[in-house]
Amino acid sequence: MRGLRAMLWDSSVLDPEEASHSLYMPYPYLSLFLFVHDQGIRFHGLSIPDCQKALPAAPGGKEIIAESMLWLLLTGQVPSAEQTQQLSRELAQKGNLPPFVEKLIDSLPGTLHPMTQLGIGVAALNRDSSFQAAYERGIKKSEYWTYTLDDSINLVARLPALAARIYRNVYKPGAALPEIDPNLDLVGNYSRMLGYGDNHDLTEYLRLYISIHGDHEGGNASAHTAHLVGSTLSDPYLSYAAALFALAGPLHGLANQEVLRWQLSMLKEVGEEVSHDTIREYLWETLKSGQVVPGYGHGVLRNPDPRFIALQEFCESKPELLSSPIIQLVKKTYEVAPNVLKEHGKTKNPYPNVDAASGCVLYHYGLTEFKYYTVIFGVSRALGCVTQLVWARALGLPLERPKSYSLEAIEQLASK
Ligand code: NMX
Ligand code: MLT
Repeated sequence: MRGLRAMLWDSSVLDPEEASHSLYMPYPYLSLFLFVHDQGIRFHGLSIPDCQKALPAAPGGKEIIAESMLWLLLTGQVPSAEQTQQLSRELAQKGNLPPFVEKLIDSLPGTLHPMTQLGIGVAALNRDSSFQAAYERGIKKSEYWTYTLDDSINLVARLPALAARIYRNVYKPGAALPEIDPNLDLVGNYSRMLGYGDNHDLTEYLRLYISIHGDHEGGNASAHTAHLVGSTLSDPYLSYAAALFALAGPLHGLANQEVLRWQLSMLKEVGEEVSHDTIREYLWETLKSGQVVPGYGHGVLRNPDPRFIALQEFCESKPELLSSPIIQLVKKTYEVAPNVLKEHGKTKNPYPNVDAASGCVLYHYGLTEFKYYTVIFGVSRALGCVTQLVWARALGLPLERPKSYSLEAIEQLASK
């Protein structure tokens, strides 16, 4: 279905080629900062740098915050600082988990992958779905969207407490979980509940991360899943739980975990003083063993992912990040991998996607439990998925039910 336009998705659009041009140079990392301007995705027409300029940050911060991105996605309007803060307060007010969900999450074994736990928790939140209750009461189709919006805001509000509880249970059992601070933004609270509230730089990184991972037009596997499941009139909790299980695949969101695993085993094998030649050999070893290079390639983009660039620029702005061994390794891998992948000749896009960069900064700041990284992606992707659910119900979009081919029909087509 590559290239087949098959659904309405208004909040963001990818351009495979934007941000290209004179990009490829012998020193590609340098070229990124000289020529590329973080385009290739536009949220209601705004590129990532446009959003960084226009969207309000948290008090005391500089990065885009989830609330301002959510507002932009949902309404197509840039919110004011007051509107953003008002939304922050509403989310904080609605952020606590129902006690039965806390109990459910606490009962799960620590050996269960954090993404599976997140999906279970999100699905369980549907006990309180106002859409489902209203549907049972018998509402008109024209009213669906208001209840969908209600559920959507509650879902986004509760994700940090759910995700932080999973982190605490799996990696820091027995540690206290702070209460939600009504004066903090969504990600400020999330960082605090993860135990990193005092780390301003990590909190800012998480704000940027969560804002720019929020939406990636409609065809990516998680967004498309939310859209498909939502089209059956499943409520936003169930639709988003389904999306999370798509995000949990290694070709999609789980790649951020896989990148860290792969880069760390490279570090272990070749040491910190690694040369470009050694990385090249390691890349070939990976490819020859029949595995993919995680963090490279994309279903749509044909240039370095603008989110990769934005996250690398965050590193550029902080000298201590640039000297971190893991961040250095990601940078050096980027200097070599596109040529190796071109020579390998299979992937249509030899450049990095967002997952190539997103985990190394978390790792540097001490959030080293990389099996958790896709959960952070999962907190973010809700922004785009719920936006689409609200608009799909507002516009009365129908059940998604494409037609399929039998093998015989495909054989007949092929023989023509
Ligand atoms: N390393 C090795 N081979 C690759 C890679 C890669 N990074 N990317 C694509 N290929 C192969 C791919 O497996 C396919 O091989 P075959 O013909 O044997 O099936 C061939 O190149 C053509 O694939 P494409 O059309 O370029 O890619 P496609 O659209 O099918 O898949 C990805 C896109 C993203 C799934 C693919 O590039 C990939 O597997 N990348 C590594 C995993 C990854 O980083 N995923 C994260 C995507 C971003 N996200 O967050 O969701
Ligand atoms: C995403 O953010 O969803 C990924 O880049 C995958 C995609 O767009 O297909």
